[in-house]
Amino acid sequence: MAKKTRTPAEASRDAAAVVLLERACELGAETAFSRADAMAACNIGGAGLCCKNCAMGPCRLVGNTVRGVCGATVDTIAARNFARAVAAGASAHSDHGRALAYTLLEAAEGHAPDYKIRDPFKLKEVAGYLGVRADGRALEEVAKDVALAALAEFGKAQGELIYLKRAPAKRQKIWHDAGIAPRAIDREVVELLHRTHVGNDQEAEHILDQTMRCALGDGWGGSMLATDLTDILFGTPAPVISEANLGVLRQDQVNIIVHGHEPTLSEMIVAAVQDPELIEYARSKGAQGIQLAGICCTANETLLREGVPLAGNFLMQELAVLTGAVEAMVVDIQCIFQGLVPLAERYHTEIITTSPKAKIEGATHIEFEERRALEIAKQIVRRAIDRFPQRGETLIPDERSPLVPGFSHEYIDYALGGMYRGSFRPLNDAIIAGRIRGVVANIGCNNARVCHDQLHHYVVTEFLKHDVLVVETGCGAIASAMHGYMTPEAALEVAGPGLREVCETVGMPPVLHMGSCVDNSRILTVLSQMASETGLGEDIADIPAVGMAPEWMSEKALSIATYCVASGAYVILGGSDGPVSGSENVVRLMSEGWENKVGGRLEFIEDGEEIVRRALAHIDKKRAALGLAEYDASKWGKSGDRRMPDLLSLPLEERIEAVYGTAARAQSTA
Ligand code: XCC
Ligand code: SF4
Repeated sequence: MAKKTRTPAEASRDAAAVVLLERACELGAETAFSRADAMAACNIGGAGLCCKNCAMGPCRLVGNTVRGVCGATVDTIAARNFARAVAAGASAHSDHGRALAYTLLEAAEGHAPDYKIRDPFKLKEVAGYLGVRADGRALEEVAKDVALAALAEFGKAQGELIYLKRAPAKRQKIWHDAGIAPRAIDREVVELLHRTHVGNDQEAEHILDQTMRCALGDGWGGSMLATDLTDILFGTPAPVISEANLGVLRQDQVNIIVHGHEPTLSEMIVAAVQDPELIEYARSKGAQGIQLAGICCTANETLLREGVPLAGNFLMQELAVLTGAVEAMVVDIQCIFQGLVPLAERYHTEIITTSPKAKIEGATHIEFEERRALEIAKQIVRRAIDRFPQRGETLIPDERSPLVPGFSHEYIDYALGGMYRGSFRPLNDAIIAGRIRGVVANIGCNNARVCHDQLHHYVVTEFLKHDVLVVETGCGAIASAMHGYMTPEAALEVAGPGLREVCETVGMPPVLHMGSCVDNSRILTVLSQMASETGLGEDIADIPAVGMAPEWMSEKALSIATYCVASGAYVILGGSDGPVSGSENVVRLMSEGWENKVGGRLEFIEDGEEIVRRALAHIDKKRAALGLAEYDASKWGKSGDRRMPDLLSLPLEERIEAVYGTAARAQSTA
């Protein structure tokens, strides 16, 4: 592949990103964008055809070479490479979940006094799932047993994951019949690594079965626990108002960015920046205050619960440094570029690593401990303030969009069902009637090899126009937030007539922000609840829904895609022809093969138009299978039941209060 340098406008469709990419060109500063241009991707490894599982290789199966030194075939090698990526992705999500369980344990035992049980309701609900008795017991005792029960899910000796019971009965039976019900989270990862060692499991289909089992341990195990325990510790999200894009950085304030995935430290930083003493300290250094903003999923966590603005998604981490206006970027785990360090050296920005699991050479390491959480957060904020007087020239793009995020499954249930009859009935009814044609979960990353946010923007716009409700997490959600799709009025501007009616009635945005990447487990919960209401079949596979990650790049995305497929969903990964494209058989096994086995299907489709075409075709196919009316846009949009025009005449703050105020309060006092 020839090297080609893209112009900033070719590299990103986001206006703020383009401004800063131009700046990077002027300065001759390297970013992931320029490094991707300078280095062509390896097309052998890219197609899944390079094996380095032993020292007789690496074996590259190209041309007439159909077997590696050990005799492994193209199919075995492609399946093994995919399997190992899923094992790594599942490990990342699950280890994140485990960390939250330890935080809850520390808090419950009184060793981490800065953490509280912020949602006792959810604690009791989760206790119910995990078989922990809650009645008549002190919250701390329940919390301790919940934490221990959660930890047991990672390595228990017998049985299977408790949360599998949260899936529809039909789904559970499919898992048992296929022999892919996960036993313990860690065990499935270990077995997958074992099976893919040289000279072990060498039948692609069999390797892929264990790959699904491992991924299910992520979706219905590690990630679902991460979501639940985070809600218990920091609150279950309900709608808040915030803003998104680099324009949230403030010229007159100390800017601190939190980046990564775990909310344990960032929640403490949220508290620290509100400390009057530290605000005073910032003033003493010439700043008007302290602005906190987030990148990647740490951003999504603090956005949903605290309204902390989003600075940007994955590919904007380096661009944030290029503003020259960031005093400190505080990172925890996952998706953090090593390239941040050399870039920050050009500025006064300090990159601070905090996790015992992630150090970066050249960054300042201030290790986080739950027992001294707030103290450490304050120390970090103080360091950032100290940097403020050293700030040089800045370039903060004047780009930011308002948004209303916070659609946990609990809140969707509430918003649609109303205070007294929380249920998914109204959502099912809207789908059955055809006001909503179907649901797309648009999730996942950015990828420096495709135009930043272009595919996210394209597919989401098309789905909204075609009356498809879009739910989002991760960096895909941040993309829509920055594009202004997460406000109620976006429904008027882009949604088709049926979806617009639903959004008008409920007062919700047409794109619902459901959280971070571990919160894809919320989507599993929503789909399970939809399948348990009448009218949309009795399994996740029956629902007219599609999952996609059009700009995926991480191993976590492969794990998410695989557990969604194993849960019955049709999933499309975009941007390339995918990591198993070198093996026709493996491509077939993951599409037709998995559809026959578990009802879901995984496809890699490079082109945005084709992604939309196939997703809509799938939704219509599922509608027909359920015997629902054919989707017909001309039936909608004439109803007089409109709150929206009145609401739109109010200023945003008042409008949100009018729509969500009571609900948000009900949520927090519940
Ligand atoms: Fe990372 Fe979760 Fe991907 Fe974004 S979306 S680039 S994984 S931060 Ni999960
Ligand atoms: Fe080559 Fe087989 Fe070793 Fe892989 S495991 S590197 S195919 S010899």
